[in-house]
Order: sequence, then structure tokens, then C-alpha cells
Amino acid sequence: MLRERLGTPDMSRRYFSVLVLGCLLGAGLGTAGMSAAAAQADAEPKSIRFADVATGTLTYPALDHLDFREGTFECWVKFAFDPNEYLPAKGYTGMLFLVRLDGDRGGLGIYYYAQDGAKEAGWSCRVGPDSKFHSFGIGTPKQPTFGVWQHLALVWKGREMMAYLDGKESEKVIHNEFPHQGFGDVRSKPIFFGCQYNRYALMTIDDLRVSNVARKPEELGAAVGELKADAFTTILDPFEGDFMPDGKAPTKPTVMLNGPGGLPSAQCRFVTGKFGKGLAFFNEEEKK
Ligand SMILES: [Ca+2]
Repeated sequence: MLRERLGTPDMSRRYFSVLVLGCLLGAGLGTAGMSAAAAQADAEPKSIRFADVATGTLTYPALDHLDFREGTFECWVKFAFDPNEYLPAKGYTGMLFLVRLDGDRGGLGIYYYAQDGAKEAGWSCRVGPDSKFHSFGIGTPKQPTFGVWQHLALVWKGREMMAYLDGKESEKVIHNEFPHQGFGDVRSKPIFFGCQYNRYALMTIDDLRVSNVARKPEELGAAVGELKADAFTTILDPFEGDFMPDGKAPTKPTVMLNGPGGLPSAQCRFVTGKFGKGLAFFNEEEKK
């Protein structure tokens, strides 16, 4: 099982630099040849290459929503790129930055990437600083992944943390320290979806739910379908929006304890989702 370590915040920044370099290399190599998807008929959805469009971000305040003593994060995600166009990986190939949940001293991120030489890409949860926390693999999706909805969930309680891909549990980790102590103050950073470089977030998400309780697998969206709010829900956003995102207009969550809504950047669009509408982190019309 994949078990990698994320460094201190400084190490984390270096990691991002390496990741982006790897992505650029991977993207360049991946676009060298005609893809199978690109050869498909016009009626078929086509994959988007990382260089084709700028990707957006979505943020929510972490305060009152994230409780690192106990909680659950979950959402549906669908790729707008075809991972097979970048495989086998030549160099470390990062493909997607889903979300970061951070305090001022540490935190975690969920990523999709392929290791150097790998023929498959997988989901990973990187948790740091690595002196106190363990990163872990979430899972390698069944192929194909392009255009297919996947359900991701992360559950934490005390020092335990585990993730689920499409309802299937990945490795459970027990950290050396309690996240609510080691991650620090959650007021300093937002819940941050997407890629800070506006590049590696070719995805659509739907039915985001953050809870202040460690939910059981049978309570997650992968099992029950479209989610309803309950007393433990701190954010539930179905992304049923009908406006043009501009970084200022908020989404209309069913539940959000602090603030009016998430803030999607101008690259985002409301599109067909898993249930009703979802939020795409790119503008299809921008595609070259
Ligand atoms: Ca929806």
C-alpha cells in the first residue's frame, strides 16, 4: 500500500514545486500523441488536456465547518481529462488537486497522480507535517475513469483517519498526534478546492458534504445517493446554481454554518452534475 510522507509546510511547498514540474513534463509527453479519446466521434465527450484551459477554485471558510477532532468530508468528482493519455507515467505525474483541508501548522490534501513509471494513477491523501502524520493511498479507480463519477470520502476521529473510494475503504491510518492539535488553527485557511496554479483541476464535483461526525460507510453518498442534511452537517452544497461564477457570488448550499456559500472562481461553470447540476472547474467553451 502506498505510504508516503508529506513534509513540513516548507517541505510541502517544495513538494508542490516538484509536483508541478512533474505535471508539466507529464503533460508535455502526454500530449505528444493523438489520444484514443481524441479520435472518437464528435458526439462522444472529449477529454481536455491540462494545457487546454485554465482551471478554477472553490473556497469555503473552514471555521465552524471543519472540526479535526471528528468529521467527514465527501463529494462526487468526475474527470474531464483522460488519465490514460498521461500513462504510463514518465516522471511523477500529478493530474488533479481535489481539495485541501488545512490548519495553520498542518493539514491534508487529496490528489490524483501516478508515480514515476506507473501504469495506473490513483488517489492519495497527503497529511502533514510528516513527523506527526502519515499520508496514505485512497485507491486506484477501476478503469475507465474519464467521464465517470467517483465518490470520495475522508473520515477522521481522534488519531484515526480513513478514506473511501466509491464506498470501498482504503488503508486506515493512526497518526502519531491528534489532527486537531497538530494541524493548528483552522481559521487561517479556507477549505480549498482545485489547483492553486489554475491547471490541475479538470473536474466537475457535486453533492459536497462536510460533517462534524465520523460517518459510517452506509451513511455516505456512495451508499445513499443524493444527500440530505442532518444535525451533523456543517456544509451541504448540491451546486444547483444558475449564475455565472465570478469569484464573488456564492453558491447556494442547503446547509452552511458560517457564511452564505462557497465562492467559485470565474473559470467555474454550473453544468450537469451527478444529481441535477454540479460545478465544473473549467469552462468547456474555452477549450481550444
Ligand atoms: Ca447537484
